[in-house]
Amino acid sequence: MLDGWVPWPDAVAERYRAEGFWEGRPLDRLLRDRAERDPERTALVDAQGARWTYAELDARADRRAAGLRRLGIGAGDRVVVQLPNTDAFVVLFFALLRAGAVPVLTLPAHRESEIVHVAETSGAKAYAIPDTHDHFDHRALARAVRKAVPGVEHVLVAGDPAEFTALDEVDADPVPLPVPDPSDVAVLLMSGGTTGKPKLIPRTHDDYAYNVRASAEVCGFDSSTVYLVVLPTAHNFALACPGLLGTLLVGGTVVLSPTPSPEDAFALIERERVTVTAVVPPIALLWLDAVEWEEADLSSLRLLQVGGSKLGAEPAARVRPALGCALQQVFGMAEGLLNYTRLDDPPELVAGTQGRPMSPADEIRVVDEDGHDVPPGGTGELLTRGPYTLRGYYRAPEHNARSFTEDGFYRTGDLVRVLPSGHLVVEGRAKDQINRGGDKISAEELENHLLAHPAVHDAAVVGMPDATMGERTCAYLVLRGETAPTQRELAAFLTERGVAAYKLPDRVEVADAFPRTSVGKIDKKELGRRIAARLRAEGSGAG
Ligand code: OOB
Repeated sequence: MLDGWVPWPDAVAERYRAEGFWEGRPLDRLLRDRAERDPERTALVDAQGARWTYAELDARADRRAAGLRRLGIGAGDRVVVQLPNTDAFVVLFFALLRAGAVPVLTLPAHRESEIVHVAETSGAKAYAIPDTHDHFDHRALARAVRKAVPGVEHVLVAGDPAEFTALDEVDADPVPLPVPDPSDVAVLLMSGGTTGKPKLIPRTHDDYAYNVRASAEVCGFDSSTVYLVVLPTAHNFALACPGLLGTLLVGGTVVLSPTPSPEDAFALIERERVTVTAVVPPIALLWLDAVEWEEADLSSLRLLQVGGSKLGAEPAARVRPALGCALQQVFGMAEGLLNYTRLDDPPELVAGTQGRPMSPADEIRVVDEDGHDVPPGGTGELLTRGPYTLRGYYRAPEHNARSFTEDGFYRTGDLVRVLPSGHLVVEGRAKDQINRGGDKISAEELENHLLAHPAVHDAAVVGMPDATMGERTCAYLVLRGETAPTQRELAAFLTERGVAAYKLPDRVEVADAFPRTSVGKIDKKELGRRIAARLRAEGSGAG
């Protein structure tokens, strides 16, 4: 067993097994089983049109797993994976599971600050990257990571490896491999984060397999499903809700889009007759507009899943008329709980709610600031536990004491209200995080980086309304001296520190002092109101 994670209490685990939520099978079996049943079906298609059958994908994963073992990567070893939407991701994901190793999934946009932290926290033995992606040389990043975290013995590169190891050369003839314990951790996902450093989320074989299986059922995935991966493959939404894994589970076809742009995605929808895809609201908005000028034939599309941040009721109602497909709202989290609007829900619930819990075993509570349940229909913080919601972050006992109740409910930090139908409406947030169109930014993490700037005496990061992104990031600064760094200077400073580009402040405001609450904390609500008022006065913002 991997150490440093919090398993479900024995009695609870027993119940999840007895009730059939946990099937006791390693996660990689979903590919093996399908390859045995439908070897010749197309499992995977990439943007260039390369295609792999289930048998081919399965065999590639076996060869890579054997090669990983030969390199010395095996049972319980953590491997930081940072690969874009390519077949290399899919093959490596299954190969790591088969080798008994634990993929630590990061986004292509992450940089030194994030990668060093997760490599360190997870105690990673290897780091898998593309050679370059999006005009960025990941081998240069790997050099910095190796320097900072010497435990990272191997850098595995898709493409030109420079001084490192080419993924393609890792392969070896398949060997028999030990079968992992299904109740053990299968993958580590990154949390959006509310603290100084991102946290890792342990997901077991049992819990993640259930996440995938139940999602596929709720979303009506079957062998006719052609799923387009638009968000990063490493994002829980695109990976497992039902995503790429859910599609492979039921024998459908996964198509990989390099970017979410209408040019890339629409062309692939037309070429591969894509039936379903998942996007964040800003992409949905972009697509709703792009159908006006893009010529592509989208008639194969049956379902658009939208989640990651709140979709407005107005764009929600435009999905069917503009794109000719059904909408499904998804309110999910890498920590576990998934809420889906159902395919047969009435239009007002689909447009006006963020769905209801996926599983009959999901337990939810809505509580006030003192932790007491609010009256039915009232707004409060959502707490949850269930067969696929974590009981603790990886190697984070202090943080866990705050993020979970004593009886194991995860405090989501989301403010919701529950309708009589059981559907949830997300009303806001109780956590110190900015949700920038689905990308999560921990205010504290960004503030710590800003405080390292010589001109900055104090920093407070808040969200500001934005018509497209829902929110953008505003950094309020109290200066040490007279001269304020410009937004561009700050961006350069943060980039130099290895902060991912999506976390850079969209706006910088200087204050003489921060407003304080009665207990002396920075009053972020007041700062949020100030910037919103200022945007209104400037005639921009949510409008
Ligand atoms: C998804 O996962 P994460 O881990 O990036 O972020 C989770 C948080 C939630 O706690 C909530 O604050 C926000 O993102 N969120 C939404 C939302 N979906 C997620 N807020 C409002 N409306 C929604 N529909 O974002 C994620 C994981 C799996 C599936 C879908 C999204």
